[in-house]
Amino acid sequence: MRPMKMQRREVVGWMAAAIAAAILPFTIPVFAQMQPTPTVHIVDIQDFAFAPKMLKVEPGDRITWINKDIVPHTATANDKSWGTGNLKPNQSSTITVTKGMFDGYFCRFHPSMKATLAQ
Ligand SMILES: [Cu+2]
Repeated sequence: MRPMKMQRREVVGWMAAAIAAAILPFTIPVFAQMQPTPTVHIVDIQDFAFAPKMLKVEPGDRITWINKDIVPHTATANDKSWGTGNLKPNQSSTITVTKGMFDGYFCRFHPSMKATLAQ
């Protein structure tokens, strides 16, 4: 009796392994989809101002600055550690937020244009 039971267990074990092997390729993409997708924030540059002027973000979030004016602007960190570069009218630039970005920023062409990234 015992050897039979062992054999049956072995068969069940192999079947479980075979089923796992068959399902695994389909479960991996599901786990990949469970990764949190980064939040995308939009900052409009319009009428010589950043909107919103104060944006709450988390590291890993993405920020897209869109220049809706008819003159070029930039979004440049106060300490110049990051920046969008020159954004012509209707141009946009996207930057992924890092820990060092929680500070003020401004426009290189119009230093009175100021805004802040906060956590
Ligand atoms: Cu500007």
